[in-house]
Amino acid sequence: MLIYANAMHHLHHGRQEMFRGRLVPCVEVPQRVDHVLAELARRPLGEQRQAPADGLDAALLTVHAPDYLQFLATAWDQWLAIDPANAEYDVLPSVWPVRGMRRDIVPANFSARVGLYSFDAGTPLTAGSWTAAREGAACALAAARAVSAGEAGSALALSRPPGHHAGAEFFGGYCFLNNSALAAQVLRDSGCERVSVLDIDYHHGNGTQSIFYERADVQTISLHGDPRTEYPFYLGFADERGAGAGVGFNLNLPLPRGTGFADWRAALATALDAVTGFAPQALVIAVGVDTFEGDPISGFRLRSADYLDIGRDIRRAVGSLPLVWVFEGGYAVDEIGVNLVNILEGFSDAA
Ligand code: Q9C
Ligand code: ZN
Repeated sequence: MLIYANAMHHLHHGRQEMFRGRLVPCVEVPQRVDHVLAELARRPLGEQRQAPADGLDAALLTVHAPDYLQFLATAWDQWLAIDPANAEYDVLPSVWPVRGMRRDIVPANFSARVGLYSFDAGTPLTAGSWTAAREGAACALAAARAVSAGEAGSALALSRPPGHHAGAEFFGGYCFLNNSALAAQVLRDSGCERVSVLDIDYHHGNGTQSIFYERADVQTISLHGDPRTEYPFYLGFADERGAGAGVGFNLNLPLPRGTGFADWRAALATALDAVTGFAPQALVIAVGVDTFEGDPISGFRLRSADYLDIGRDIRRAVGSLPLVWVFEGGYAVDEIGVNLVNILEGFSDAA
């Protein structure tokens, strides 16, 4: 397994997110990736490589809108241009164009522009967010290229900030650039006719689903907390099967808050059956470990040892199918390394 870790991820360090009427410390913190790297130092699973940035801008344009990318690239400077004292504060969305309002006019007001390109008040944009997110996307690009070139059977993009909530033209859910979607599209563009994205983060991968919703060449599957009660609330229901040419190529498996490993594992088996039924030439796994019982913002009850079984189940189902792992959520920082590396080790051991 090749490992591409985001060397710039520390540059994204949000101060606060909005929660129940107050600003609270961010749960998506730099230590998350540091702990994974520490665990990988204890249990090495493969060679770590630096991700080259060549071709990144062109690749990003295959999943994101040009005006959105332009906004992200310049947002911090726009924020400082309003008042240099803004450097002490992160950008946090607070107003959005909902149904009945115009979305076709890019507002002259900065806060309104932030709202046009976002969907929650929990995702601060900081001085280094663009650089960090871009470098994380470079990791996903490099992992997909390496796997498609046959340099390794699988590769891990340790890409913080996460990506699966980001859509073609919006950020939210701690995500700016959709690394999993990017990996899938890179695999498509390097010759794989069919690619599956399996999302096992606690939260529905709304960004990934929306990017591929009308396409038959990229199958999207997500296993997650029921959106009736769980974030992102407005997408991720079982009746969303795709649209147009994409009908039948999206599968949502929502599970109630409180779900334990036996039921979660049965849903994983259903998801893996759907993957093998689609017969893709490559697979992307959006791997969050916020399904852990100790996760501070989530509601499933998986234990650390369960993650070994998850890795094994995936290996048994997909064998040597080219596979890109893209790191998503997981907020129980002390256990995050053990849990993620358990999945990867279970996958490797079952080879
Ligand atoms: N106070 C990912 O796992 N906010 N994103 C929850 C907690 C949004 C999670 C509120 C959670 C987004 C990649
Ligand atoms: Zn999540």
